[in-house]
Amino acid sequence: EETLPNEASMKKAELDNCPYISPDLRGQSKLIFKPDLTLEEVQAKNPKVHRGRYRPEECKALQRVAILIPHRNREKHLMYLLEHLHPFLQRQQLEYGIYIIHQAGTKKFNRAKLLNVGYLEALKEENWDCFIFHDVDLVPENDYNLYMCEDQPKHLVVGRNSTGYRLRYSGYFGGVTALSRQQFFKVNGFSNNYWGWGGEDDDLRLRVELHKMKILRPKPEVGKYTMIFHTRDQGNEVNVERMKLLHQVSRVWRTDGLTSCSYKLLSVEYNPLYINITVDFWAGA
Ligand code: UD2
Ligand code: MN
Repeated sequence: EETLPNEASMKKAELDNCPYISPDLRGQSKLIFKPDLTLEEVQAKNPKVHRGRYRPEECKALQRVAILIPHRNREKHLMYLLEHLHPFLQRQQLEYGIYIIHQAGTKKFNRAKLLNVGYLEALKEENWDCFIFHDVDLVPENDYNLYMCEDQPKHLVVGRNSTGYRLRYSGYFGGVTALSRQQFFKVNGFSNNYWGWGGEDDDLRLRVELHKMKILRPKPEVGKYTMIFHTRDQGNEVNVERMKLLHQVSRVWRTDGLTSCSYKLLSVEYNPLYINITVDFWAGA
């Protein structure tokens, strides 16, 4: 009798795959941002999330998804994003982890390099299938916008409140994107050389196109986001080098990216609702 598997492990082995479209989806929802919300309240509403991770009990998730969020000095946005994203991802029946990659210090912000760090560090913990590269201030409005990877890279933000929910320009690849582990590896990730605001998203699009991949997008009524209002952050001034860098992509993508991403890992902290990775980029890194 001792050799029989216990009830819990039998149950786990028997789980069927989750369906591609979860029965829990609700479609478009009206987002409310309560001014006095606290992180404790958000934690209390998400008892099934542990150390930033969750997996459905009722079925075997189709993909294991790491959400990577570059961050500095946007705590309020982070709280609202966590409030909405956890239930959203659970309704999609995904196995997931939320990683915040926090840039320490006052050096110019480097969104793309932080996302490279997130990819490299998250893979040390789990062989994630899919990566969602996610601005901290963008909240998805429609849960049919699936946070899963497809056979081509996917751009999830067709439109947002502030731009009348229209695509900003053809080829626009900013805000929230989904690339599989292999797709992101193939393009050598993001460039590490974009300091300050702008260009890094177009650089990734060029890498994707150089590899003859095609960008997928959800339908406009599904790819809708609310961007929480903000002004340009200090330390994220517009990058005047960006046009020059964009002209070099086909020459440098092999040597500038995941393969050359150097950083100083300061800490990895496991909070109830997210994993916080703090890094420092020193001069020249
Ligand atoms: C656009 C893109 C964004 C990126 C950026 C140019 C959309 C919806 N988003 O965002 O993906 O390409 O242009 O770099 O098109 N951040 C911090 N602290 C800072 C600065 C930035 O946490 O001090 C993070 C945060 O996750 C933020 C993201 O970087 O959402 C992008 O910065 P932004 O929101 O200031 O830029 P925005 O809205 O023009
Ligand atoms: Mn923004």
